Amino acid sequence: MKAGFVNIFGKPNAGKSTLLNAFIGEKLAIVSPKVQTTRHRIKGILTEPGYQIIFSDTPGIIEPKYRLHEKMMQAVKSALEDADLALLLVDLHDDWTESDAIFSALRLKVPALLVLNKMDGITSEKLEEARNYFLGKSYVREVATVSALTHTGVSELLQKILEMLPDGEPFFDEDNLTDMPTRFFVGELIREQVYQLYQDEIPYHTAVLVQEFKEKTTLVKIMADVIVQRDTQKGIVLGEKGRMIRELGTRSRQEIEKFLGRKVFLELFVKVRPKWRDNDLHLREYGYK
Ligand code: GDP
Ligand code: MG
Ligand code: K
Repeated sequence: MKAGFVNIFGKPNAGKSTLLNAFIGEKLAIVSPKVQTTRHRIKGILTEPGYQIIFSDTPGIIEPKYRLHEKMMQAVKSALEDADLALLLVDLHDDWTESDAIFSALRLKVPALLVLNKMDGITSEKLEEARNYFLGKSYVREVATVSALTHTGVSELLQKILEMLPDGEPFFDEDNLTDMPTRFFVGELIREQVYQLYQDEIPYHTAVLVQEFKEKTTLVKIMADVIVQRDTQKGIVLGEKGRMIRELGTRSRQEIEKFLGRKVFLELFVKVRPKWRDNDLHLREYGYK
């Protein structure tokens, strides 16, 4: 089974939405539009026998005039690197050196599949020229050519994506597509607060797993594990007399209540799991690899 996050990135009008529709069509699993985090902005989940692909797009404007905007580039870069694969989309009618300048500047570590879109109405010479241009770029792992509009090359592109995705179990239960993303984002909100509250290596060694998510009549009851690797980290996360974990709980609850628009009862448990990085595939659901 293949499973992973694919982030689509490209200039406005490159054809990102059209391509998503071509992939997912009526199967589009619409996730609540208010769902937006800095890390993932899920647009659709494609579940088929043998694979699950979670498509996101990247928040942030990528007009060339922002090219040198360091902070914005960092945001885009970290969003892209949170995925298993980046689809870098280029409009063949566009000046593709501009897109290249943006992509190059990102210095991506995540594998990138470059997608030349709108091949309909493009001469084969021009197509070859663009292909060769991008094949020579160090950040490009593979080049695919498609017409998102007419669906030409889309199933070949899907095959390439699958080859580049890791093996793993599905992140989202197909029958439960509305609930799972909510849990996922609740975990993200808690993690965001971990980043705000703790210093040094703590955020990087911490995972959050939402274990229980129950909608009651008056509130939503959420239980989540905050997972660290060592006892010393557990001590830091708890804080003196549990002061820090209470603060984390309060801040997280406030953010989750804003997000869900409902009252929340939140319970956090700090657990030590020395090997979680290696042995728990499901943690990738929370942005860890
Ligand atoms: P986004 O801004 O990247 O999401 O781009 P859209 O998906 O909204 O597409 C922008 C425009 O390009 C729309 O008018 C699409 O119909 C058009 N478009 C997208 N893909 C193709 C394609 O493969 N061929 C052609 N000719 N037009 C396309
Ligand atoms: Mg769009
Ligand atoms: K290359």
